[in-house]
Amino acid sequence: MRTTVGIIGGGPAGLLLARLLHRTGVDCVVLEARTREYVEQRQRAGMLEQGTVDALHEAGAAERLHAEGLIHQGIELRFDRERHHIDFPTLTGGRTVTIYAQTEIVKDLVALQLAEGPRLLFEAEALAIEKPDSESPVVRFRHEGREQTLACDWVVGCDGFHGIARDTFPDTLGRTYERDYPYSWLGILADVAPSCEELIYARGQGGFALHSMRSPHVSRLYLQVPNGTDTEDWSDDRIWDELADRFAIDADWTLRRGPITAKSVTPMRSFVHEPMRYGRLLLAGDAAHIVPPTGAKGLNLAVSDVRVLARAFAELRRTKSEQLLDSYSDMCLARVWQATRFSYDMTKMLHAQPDRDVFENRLQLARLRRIAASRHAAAELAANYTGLPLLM
Ligand code: RFL
Ligand code: PHB
Repeated sequence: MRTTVGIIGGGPAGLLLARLLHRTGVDCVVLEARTREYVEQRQRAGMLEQGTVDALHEAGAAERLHAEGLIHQGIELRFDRERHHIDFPTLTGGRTVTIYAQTEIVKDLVALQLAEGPRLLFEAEALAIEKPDSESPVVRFRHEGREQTLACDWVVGCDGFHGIARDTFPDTLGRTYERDYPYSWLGILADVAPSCEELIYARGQGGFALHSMRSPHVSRLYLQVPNGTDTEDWSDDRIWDELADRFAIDADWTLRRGPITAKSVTPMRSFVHEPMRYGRLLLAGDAAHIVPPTGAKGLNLAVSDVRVLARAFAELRRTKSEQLLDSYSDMCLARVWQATRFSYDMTKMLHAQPDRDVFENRLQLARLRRIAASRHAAAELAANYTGLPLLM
């Protein structure tokens, strides 16, 4: 098999890149290790920046997103039993965010790609990338019980944090920067209407909690838990009681409860791999960088990477210039580090310290009070949350 751009991974980064390339006439093939059912059910992100919505629109994949996505004008911060509304349009000159689940984005992109192309192979696991520093790299993969090869002009690793593309970089070229956090998130999906129109980021006595949603009938909620937590130790009642406690305020408000349909635990990590290019191999999305979900940036960063890449390949096709491909890594990393900083700050500000450091505790409250009291501080949060401009 042969193609111009070989894409490893059919998550949001790989699928959207394929779609954008297809629309500019650049030939590509997507290899996805898992089944279609598996990638369509994987519960993950939900908050989309305007730039992400625009990219899906440009890709012709936003019909259902426009019809079913929930537009949000702000978020609520809760601490000290008080609520504070952060109003995005007033603070950012009109920007908003949209709630639409990653599972739905993946379903929309898969359906389009299977109907209109380019080629998308499920249960096609990439095993190795050969000669990435030459003009004709090759991806070796296993599909339908046998090993095959995909000859490419370029290879893009969109294979997530546990993929193989990043490991292809020589040790002398690649460098990683990382931070683990001493807590995880227990996430649930529940068949109950959201308890508030907005996302709530709460710093309760027992730790952080987040109220989000998937539709007018389905709530998505998260609780800070210790690393190594087993969902078996968390009965439905225990989860609801703990959530209610962390969201509690002095005003009249109650958390709606309902049947829990999914439970999972996610550790929190920051990770950046530099550079994002080695020869004719480029990395995009979680393959190159991970952020803790407190800033809701992971999916949005994956989308901004592939927007830059799609433009770079379009320019290469049109003008034969590799200039944008040459600046790809630096351009993305500038944005990645801003999102890494913001996600780190949000995480540190809102989670309870397992060591109960009382000094840190006071600093967290001081930061939150500053945001509640100062338009300037709130505007800085709103600008980062709704998404910094794509610098190109
Ligand atoms: P993905 O989604 O991990 O997709 C990678 C794909 O590559 C496949 N693969 C391979 N295929 C072929 N050969 C191989 N050798 C392969 N190895 C792997 C995998 O099967 C998979 O299909 O990476 P991508 O596309 O870069 O997308 C990144 C996003 O999924 C991720 O950043 C977000 O989900 C992060 N995230 C959030 N981001 C947001 O922007 N807003 C949010 O609100 C948000 N909430 C979250 C999140 C992530 C969470 N978890 C579970 C980590 C909430 C949570 C709880
Ligand atoms: C979600 O809806 O899953 C979500 C929203 C905001 C976050 C993280 C996750 O910061």
